Amino acid sequence: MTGKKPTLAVVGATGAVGTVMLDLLSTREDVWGEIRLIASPRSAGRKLACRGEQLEVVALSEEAFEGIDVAMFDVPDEVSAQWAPIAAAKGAVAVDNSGAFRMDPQVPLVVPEVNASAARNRPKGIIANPNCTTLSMIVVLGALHQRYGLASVVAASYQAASGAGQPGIDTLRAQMEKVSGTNLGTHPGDLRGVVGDLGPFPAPLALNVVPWAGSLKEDGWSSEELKIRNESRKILGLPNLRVSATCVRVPVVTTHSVSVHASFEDEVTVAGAHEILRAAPGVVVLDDPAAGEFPTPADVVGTDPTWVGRIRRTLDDPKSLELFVCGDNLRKGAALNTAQIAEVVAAELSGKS
Ligand code: 2RA
Repeated sequence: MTGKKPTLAVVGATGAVGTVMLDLLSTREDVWGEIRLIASPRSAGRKLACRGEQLEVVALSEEAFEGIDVAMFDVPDEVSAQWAPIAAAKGAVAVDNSGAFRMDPQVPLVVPEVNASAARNRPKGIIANPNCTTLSMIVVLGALHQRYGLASVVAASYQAASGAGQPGIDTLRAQMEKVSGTNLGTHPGDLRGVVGDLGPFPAPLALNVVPWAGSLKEDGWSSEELKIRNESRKILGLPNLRVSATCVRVPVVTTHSVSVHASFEDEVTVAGAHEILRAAPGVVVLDDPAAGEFPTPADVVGTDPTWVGRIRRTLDDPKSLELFVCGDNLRKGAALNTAQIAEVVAAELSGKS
């Protein structure tokens, strides 16, 4: 393969993450030979712009993976569970953005800034991309861990509606229209009667916050909270890391935020954390509260890095830091990290790493 550019398939090209992926492929360094867009049979034949060309979408089938070196999957878990192994059996490296393989011990879970080398060890020919909430904080934690040794994490997320896909965005926008210009939000339950369809959320999202994301697991935990714990442990190679998370949905269209309390083996300083994070690839420090400067979704949306601010040493513990991080959940939280993993594989296949 050395000398020839690898071929790429984008499975789920017409979805919310797939759309961001085509934008990324059109704007990042072009390491790919042919790019083939794959989607469900009902989207086959559609033309989508990528790298300045109109590419025709082909239907998902075994033949669609013929001649493909790397196949990215931006599809629901059950579709990935079925088709990523088929792509791998056809000789492609599958980079999967679903939850189907993340905790499989034979599938590496990769964040290139933290554990790029894990991508080389892929016995099933599949590499998994973490969940967007984990991705919103893990690059920052990974950088701090290298210097201070991470001991435990307590996280509270503020998750955007688009984490629940296009239905999440549509629901929030429809509800915002209904509450705009009203006096709603002043009496118990007054929103419920008016916002109508709750879509993928268990309570009104407009003018509200909802302490729930994902599905119910044992002892009252949500799947999303367990993902943060299990995925962080796997990515950082810390199987006993103490992690406790509470996931909350907020009326933001795109960009997840996480308030993080991180404890370390060593004592920390704010100046030291600033220095580490300023040097960390993929991280931007925006931390000047006196000037009103800290990351917010309104400013972070549409950007690639993980933004971090409000960095404080915990008042009662010299080994702990408080941080506020924001990351675009459709970019670093999904499409960008997948594209970065695929580029790591492309470099390996081209003999460049
Ligand atoms: C959410 N993290 O925000 C999920 C999507 N994978 O709902």
